[in-house]
Amino acid sequence: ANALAGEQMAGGTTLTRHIMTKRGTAIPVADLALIMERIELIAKRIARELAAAGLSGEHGYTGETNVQGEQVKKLDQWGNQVFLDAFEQGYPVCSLISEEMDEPHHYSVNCPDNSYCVLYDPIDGSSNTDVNGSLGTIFAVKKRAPGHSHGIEDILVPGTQQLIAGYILYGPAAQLIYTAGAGVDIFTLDRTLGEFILWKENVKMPAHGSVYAVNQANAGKWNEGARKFLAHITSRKDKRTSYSLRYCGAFAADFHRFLLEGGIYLYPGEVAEGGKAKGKLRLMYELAPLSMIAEQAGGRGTTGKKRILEIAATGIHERHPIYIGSAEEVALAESFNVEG
Ligand code: AHM
Ligand code: MG
Repeated sequence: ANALAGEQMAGGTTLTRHIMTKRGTAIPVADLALIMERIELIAKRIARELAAAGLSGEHGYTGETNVQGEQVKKLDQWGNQVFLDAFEQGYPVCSLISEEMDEPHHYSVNCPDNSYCVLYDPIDGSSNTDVNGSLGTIFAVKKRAPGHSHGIEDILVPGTQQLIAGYILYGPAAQLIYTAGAGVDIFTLDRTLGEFILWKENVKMPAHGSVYAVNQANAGKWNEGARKFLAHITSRKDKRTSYSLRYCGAFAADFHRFLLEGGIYLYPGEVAEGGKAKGKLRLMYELAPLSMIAEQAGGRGTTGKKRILEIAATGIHERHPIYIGSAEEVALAESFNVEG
């Protein structure tokens, strides 16, 4: 009964073992294991760096702006390099698409007929880097068409074609959450063992939650439906039906709360002058991976008008509004015609 915290993992199931015995995935288990072995290495490298960041000082900005016009933090670039390094010997992965790279990166040596593309945001929640706040890494894997060239038509297909999706959360403990289409499993990094150990298997998101996450300061830029939805969830008077607000500034960290306890994360579109509402978060390596996790856990992800996983991208850095989380709260948002 009084087992030490460090001893509770005794005899635990490692990520590797769990994958090798996984059934029902759309990707062959051998390929799943090869790809996840790289993701696991990436997670350990980034977790180690973040744990030491408080000692080495601030990570800061590089002084450059990225393809999306945002200031680049040193950690974003470094995190991107961690992926590039890991997949250099990353057979059967031959293409990488990253928030931090203008164009896809291809490794021709890793390119058999049976190959894959990894899409990722290496450091999600970059504004948290210098304040020791929670950060994440988001990733998805898609199959490359046999005989593909450096074109990416086969990667722009909807998120329903993702074979693996997941995220790593760097909080008080580092956790790796993933799905290969056969449920959502969560692993916690035991730093002394250097192993991700199974924490929860086949996780189900509660159908209802009483917490929401949003950058509410943007409400003046949303359209009427989104503002009405916010007014609705902030005007409940009785304790039983009211909501609380929690916002970390890292999508993966906010989403994680809802995966475990239910609730809704939203990043509504911002209406430009006379124009259409535009989202902030990116489809291919933020919205689609977490929507696959949500759906696999019984939750939902939508733009307010369309299921995220059914959107085919026109470009690799495309953005959309998002409403994601418990089925009940996402349906409630939709009932307000949130995105017009
Ligand atoms: P990033 O990938 O550059 O960090 O941007 C994505 C982040 C999300 O993690 C987070 O939910 C959102 O942007 C926060 O945006 P804002 O600062 O506008 O609230
Ligand atoms: Mg980022």
